[in-house]
Amino acid sequence: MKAIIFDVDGTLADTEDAHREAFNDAFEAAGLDWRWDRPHYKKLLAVTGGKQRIRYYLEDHDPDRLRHDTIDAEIAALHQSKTTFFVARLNDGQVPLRPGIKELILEARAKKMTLAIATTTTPVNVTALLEANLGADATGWFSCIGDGGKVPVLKPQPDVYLWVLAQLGLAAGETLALEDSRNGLIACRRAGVPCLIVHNEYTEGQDFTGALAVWRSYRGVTVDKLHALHAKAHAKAV
Ligand code: XBP
Ligand code: MG
Repeated sequence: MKAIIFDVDGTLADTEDAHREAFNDAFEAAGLDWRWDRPHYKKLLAVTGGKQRIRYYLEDHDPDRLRHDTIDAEIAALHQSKTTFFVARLNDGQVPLRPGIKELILEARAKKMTLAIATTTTPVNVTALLEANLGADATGWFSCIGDGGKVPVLKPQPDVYLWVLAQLGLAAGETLALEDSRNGLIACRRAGVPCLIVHNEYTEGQDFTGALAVWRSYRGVTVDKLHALHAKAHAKAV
């Protein structure tokens, strides 16, 4: 294991409630009566990417609207507004890292591990989350940051992982991905990247077949534990 690749939403932090509230803020600011509660949002998480998620919602909620000529621009503007609301929440310190994540990142840095990010979210969201929780220079701790702005198709397609591997110059089997969701796991599997799932309230109960392990928390997770997990998978594969 030469590099650890971190997902962002649901892995570095439990961001999804803040995303959900930011979507609702954007809908309200646009004079729309759309509101996403937690059970409904859990279903909408089947689709990654905020713009894609709005479109998916409209397929049920208002399919006629999807046929308007201006729908792409309308969704783009709503998503832009949602991002502004979301980043404000991050900058306010409303979204902490998951317990154990900061310790793991600091330990991995001290041990000179290569760190990278593979996410489907919007680039400014990643920067704001890292800077708010780890300090102004934290984006520089990661050798590369693959995000929704770098690849045309999002998870569960493998593109963001393949992009990250190419940037790192590493083979998939030399890395370990940390993910929280089935979509993230499928993206890893398609890219050949070994994947540890640490689920959360939104992703608990999903099908995690093919994960190296499924854990509940990052509390007490050390680089040595990740090495051991990776070595076991490697031994099985050869
Ligand atoms: C996370 C997502 C993201 C966020 C919204 O998936 O699906 O789309 O919910 O972010 P993953 P944007 O953790 O698998 O990367 O609104 O910026 O798209
Ligand atoms: Mg995730």
